[in-house]
Amino acid sequence: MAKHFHLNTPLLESASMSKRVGTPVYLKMENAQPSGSFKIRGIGLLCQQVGLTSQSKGVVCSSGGNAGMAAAYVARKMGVPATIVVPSSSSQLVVQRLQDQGATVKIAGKVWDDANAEALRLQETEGLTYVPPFDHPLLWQGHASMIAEVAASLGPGAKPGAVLVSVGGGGLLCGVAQGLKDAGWTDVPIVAMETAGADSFNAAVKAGSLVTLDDITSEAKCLGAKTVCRRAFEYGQCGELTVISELVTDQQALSAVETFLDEERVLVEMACGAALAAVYSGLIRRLQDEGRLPALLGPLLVIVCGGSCIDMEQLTHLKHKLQA
Ligand code: PLV
Repeated sequence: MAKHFHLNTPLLESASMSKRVGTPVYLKMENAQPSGSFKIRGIGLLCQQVGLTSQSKGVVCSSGGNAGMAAAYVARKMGVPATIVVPSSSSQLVVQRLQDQGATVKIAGKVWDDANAEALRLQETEGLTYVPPFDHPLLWQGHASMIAEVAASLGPGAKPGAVLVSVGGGGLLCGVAQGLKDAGWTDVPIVAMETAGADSFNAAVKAGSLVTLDDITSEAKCLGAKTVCRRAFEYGQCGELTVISELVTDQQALSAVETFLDEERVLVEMACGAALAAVYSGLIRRLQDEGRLPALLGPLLVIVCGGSCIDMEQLTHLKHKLQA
């Protein structure tokens, strides 16, 4: 069996983003993973560690799309059936792509939280192995490998000035935080980005306690967990690491997707656009002006989390929807 399922992804320096921020910007190209996003790191590790065998009845994963893509890919490689439960807000495109990965797709409820309830039910009734999309220490450990790769790519002595990530349920944030701790980079601030309307982390940070949103109103459906995981909230609270929580609008996230496509020639989904928008909208500069990031900022590390829920048709559809 493969040692692991994810790839060591390229770390690219972006000339156009560097010009915008005024410091070198490095892109960790997680869009290049076999499943289209970083999710395969954690989910690959988790599936290996829970002792799945070809005798297993299969896995069940609740997802906005990309955790499901990773689970379907890993299960196929392990020779195990995969059932992916997505909410009705997930596009037909992602359902098709999951099926192309060999998964059985079930649509349950309106948002991820509903789909998750159904996945947990299937774990009970069908004896399937439940694969969580963001809330598990093994996922964070798996995601942390991306920071170890960055450390190896940058070489001894070099480290980022800040790390830019998107936050959905908070698994990526926890993985990056774990990776920073492992690398001894606890003084590197994390800028945690969400869209307004999928802002469960920002709401929790503001409230000082976990908050469950009434609904997900953002089009960045893969950021749409109504409650962020407790560990992510804790990273946002305690002084263990500096986590700066910021929001962009859907329009800014989508516009970032378009600029990234034009300038870097890579198509990512809005969940990823939320992080990219921190560069394109001038937010990083503003945080520097406000003294929340150093004026003399070291290299900015951007986690290009990727995502499969996008193609030209979907991009056009989102543009029309958000213009209306
Ligand atoms: N998406 C999860 C949760 O959705 C999923 O099921 O796929 N970037 C992309 C492209 C993503 O797909 C996700 C999560 C994130 C960022 C955020 O990662 P998280 O959930 O670990 O914070 C509801």
